[in-house]
Amino acid sequence: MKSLKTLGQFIIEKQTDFPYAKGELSRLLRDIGIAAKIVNREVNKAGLVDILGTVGDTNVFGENQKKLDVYADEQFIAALKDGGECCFVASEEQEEGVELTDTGISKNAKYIVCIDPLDGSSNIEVNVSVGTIFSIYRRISQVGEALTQEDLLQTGLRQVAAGYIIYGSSTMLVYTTGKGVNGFTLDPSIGEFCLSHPNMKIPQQGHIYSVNEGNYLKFPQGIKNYIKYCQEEDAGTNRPYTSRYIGSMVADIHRNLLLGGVFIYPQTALQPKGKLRLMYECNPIAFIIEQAGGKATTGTERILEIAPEELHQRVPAILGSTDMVNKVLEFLDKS
Ligand code: AHM
Ligand code: MG
Repeated sequence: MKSLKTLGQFIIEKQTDFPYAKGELSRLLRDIGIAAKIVNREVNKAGLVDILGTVGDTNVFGENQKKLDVYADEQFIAALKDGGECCFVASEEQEEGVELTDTGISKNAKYIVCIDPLDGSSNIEVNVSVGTIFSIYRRISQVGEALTQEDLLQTGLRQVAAGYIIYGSSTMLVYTTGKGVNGFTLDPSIGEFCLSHPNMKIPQQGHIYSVNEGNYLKFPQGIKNYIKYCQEEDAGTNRPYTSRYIGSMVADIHRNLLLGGVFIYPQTALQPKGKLRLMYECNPIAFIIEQAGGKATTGTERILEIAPEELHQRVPAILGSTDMVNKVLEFLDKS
């Protein structure tokens, strides 16, 4: 029988990959892993709302029911605060972000975490996969100094780690520290994330395109032309491709990472910057996709090179198998 390697064991083994003080990043990842297990427990119970009470009610245990995205936000922030390595959390759920430097053990903390605590949360009520996306930066200012805009708005290239958790038919945590991508599946019987997908690589060319085609009429002409290309028959390039779109970024990305494919959320006439957020959706996913051998662009620039202007900034996103992303860029160039 093969022996199990837990996330905790793996992180300790890989500590030498990390250029800064050993242990800090390990503790951060451990804290995120712990919060993920708590959120997973609640997400799994989401279908029981009719029995346990709906959001806003008091449930049978006398607890006030919260929206799960708010609950997830609280859990991740609490875990990061208790862990003591994080000085600032930028969250999709918090307009301003949360500074932790004046709270107890976090005052010497060196890391900034950007997080979407529960992405795709509208999918919960229909029992479809949702996810958490996180990104970790090291602060530029010195410990003890006030945090600056420069600390909070770093380019994606400066991420020291990034990952996602998918709450799906299995719950998985996938992360990178810039030395490849590894995936861990939660074994509920022992309550541990176990290494199940070492050294993940996205196929260079895939067969799946993932885009909300309901917005087709408002897409840029190059994207429309690419979609038509995907649908045309051509034996040489194995077309038509397969269309797959869940509407939960983590789930769509996870499938395409394993099978090969391209995920597109372009700008539209109504949303000139697209929908997805740079700091806690596109940057971490772009880091993972690139580390797995794929490509991530807005259509005009590499996502990881964008100089952020604000925490909740939106950007168009084209992410996935390198050859497919290049093909989309070709269509955009020609249009
Ligand atoms: P959210 O952060 O409000 O949950 O929105 C992000 C989600 C992504 O997971 C997904 O890729 C996208 O929104 C789907 O949007 P649409 O329904 O417009 O296709
Ligand atoms: Mg989101």
